[in-house]
Amino acid sequence: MATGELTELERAIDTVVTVFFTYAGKEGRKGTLTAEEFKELVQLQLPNLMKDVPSLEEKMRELDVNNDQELKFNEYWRLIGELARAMRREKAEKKK
Ligand SMILES: [Ca+2]
Repeated sequence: MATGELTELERAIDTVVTVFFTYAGKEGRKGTLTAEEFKELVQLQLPNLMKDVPSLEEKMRELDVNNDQELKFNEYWRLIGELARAMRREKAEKKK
């Protein structure tokens, strides 16, 4: 996979995956985000899109669907999906 030059969208997907592993690998299991890793990821990588989230602890509980106090990739992916939908809505509003 990914042998040639990546396109704009492919790079974006690569970034989503790479950022997950960068933060998930800081402590505990390498493939999941602890609360601390999640907090760091949000603060450093999503400061604009998540500035209105009142409580990261609560957000983490909401995303942690299997309730193991860690976020697996699919749980992180739900967050990316939510943020993408919110961004789409905002852009659609501007086009009206
Ligand atoms: Ca981890």
